[in-house]
Amino acid sequence: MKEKKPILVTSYVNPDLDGLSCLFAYTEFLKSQGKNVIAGIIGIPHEEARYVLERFEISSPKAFKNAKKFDEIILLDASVANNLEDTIRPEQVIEIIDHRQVHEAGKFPNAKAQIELVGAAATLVAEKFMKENIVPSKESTLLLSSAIISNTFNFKAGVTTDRDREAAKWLHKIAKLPEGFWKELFMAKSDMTGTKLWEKIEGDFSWNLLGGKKVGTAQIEMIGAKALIHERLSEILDYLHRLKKELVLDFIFLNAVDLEVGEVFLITDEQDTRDLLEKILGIHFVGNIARKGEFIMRKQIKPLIKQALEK
Ligand SMILES: [Mn+2]
Repeated sequence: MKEKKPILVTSYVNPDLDGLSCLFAYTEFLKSQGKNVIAGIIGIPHEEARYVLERFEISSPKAFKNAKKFDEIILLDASVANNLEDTIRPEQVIEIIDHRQVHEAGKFPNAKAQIELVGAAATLVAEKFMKENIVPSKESTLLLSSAIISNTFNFKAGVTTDRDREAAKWLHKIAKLPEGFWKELFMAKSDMTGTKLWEKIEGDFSWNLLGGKKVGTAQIEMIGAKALIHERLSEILDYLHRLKKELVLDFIFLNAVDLEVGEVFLITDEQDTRDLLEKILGIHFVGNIARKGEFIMRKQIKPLIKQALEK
């Protein structure tokens, strides 16, 4: 009899810290339940994710070029078809755990989907352990804790829920992150020198079909966003033009989150996009930059755009 292939537990291409932590820890959880699963990364994890792996000497899950050799796939922190590796067919996906309001879980006919609007998908994975009273490994604990801190901007972002705080507290009892780790983590993703800016923008870029329009959103999260966008505005606009053309988008903007001052800057030189963002966010563009004096994340802006464009 042929041995059954393992189920691939993965995320979108170029996973961020949340995606990586989830696929790592959820694989461990499923193994504890006797499941034949393997954790796999497709693409290159974000710098922040690589930083955490190195910092705690955690060996990275296996990297796969594509999902060709798997029959069944579980998606973590991911549910939008165009962000996935090309060889993943919707029918292969048997489970989805995600936390974004604008998702496409309905496009995966065989998937059991858990979509809950908490700050980090890592919280949903931590809750699996909590519920079954299973103590995660130190590696999983540190990864999940880091992801919760990162995704909630150290519990300051509007997406933060009590469930994120509870999960972080529970994880903290198992393995503590170093004192002041959030700052270290934020610093690690704030290096945008040279081509790193483009690599971050492109590596994390996403687009959605909202109200029949292709809307592309770039996001950078860093300490010192304000200074950076003023110094390198024309370069940023060039990057946005390049992506808009390549992907044939209708709308495009960059959401630049300044993690230290708690502000967000929205950047675009497209008049239609400026009009749309002004309307839905109550902001005002001066030239090609608008400031919002509080944290707002891309995943919070998308549902507002969806609502506006579907009207
Ligand atoms: Mn996430």
